[in-house]
Amino acid sequence: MNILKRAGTISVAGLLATALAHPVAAESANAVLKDANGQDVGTVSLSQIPAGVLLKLSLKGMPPGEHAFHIHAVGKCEPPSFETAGPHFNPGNTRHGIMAGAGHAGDMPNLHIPPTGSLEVELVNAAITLDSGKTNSVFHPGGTAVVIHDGKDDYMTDPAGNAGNRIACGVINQGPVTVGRSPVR
Ligand SMILES: [Cu+2]
Repeated sequence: MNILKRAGTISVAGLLATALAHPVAAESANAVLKDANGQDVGTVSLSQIPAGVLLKLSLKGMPPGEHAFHIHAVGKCEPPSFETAGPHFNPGNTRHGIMAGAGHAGDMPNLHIPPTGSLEVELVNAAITLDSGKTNSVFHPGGTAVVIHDGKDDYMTDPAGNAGNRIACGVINQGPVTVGRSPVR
């Protein structure tokens, strides 16, 4: 018994040493979205997948209609304007708009919020990663944030798709969504 236990301990220690020697990319991330009044309007959970990053949105209490949804370049959400989140996340230094060309890494399709104000939807962003060692990582220095706008993205107009005011914002943090309370930041 003793020998088996000891072998188990050694193998766990070995795995830990391997993990520490090679920084492991985060496999999941999350953002808690707040509106300009500080109300919780939902969550975004991000998972690393081979094709990029899978984003699962769970929104509530949002104004119905078509709204732009982006990743912005700074992990700071100060209401009510959320201008602190900076411009679109754009590590490739390209023009805005998925109809104009490659677009920004932070460009994503518009959200269509139904009259209930709640929406569950998933999408893939192939231009970003959770791997902090890469230039297109959402964990680049200073972090990133998810932002929802008052208007829709026209997918063309540089630099922000003519999408209007920012109405909800959430800093992207490492780790899964914590149900029931906001993650410490
Ligand atoms: Cu935006």
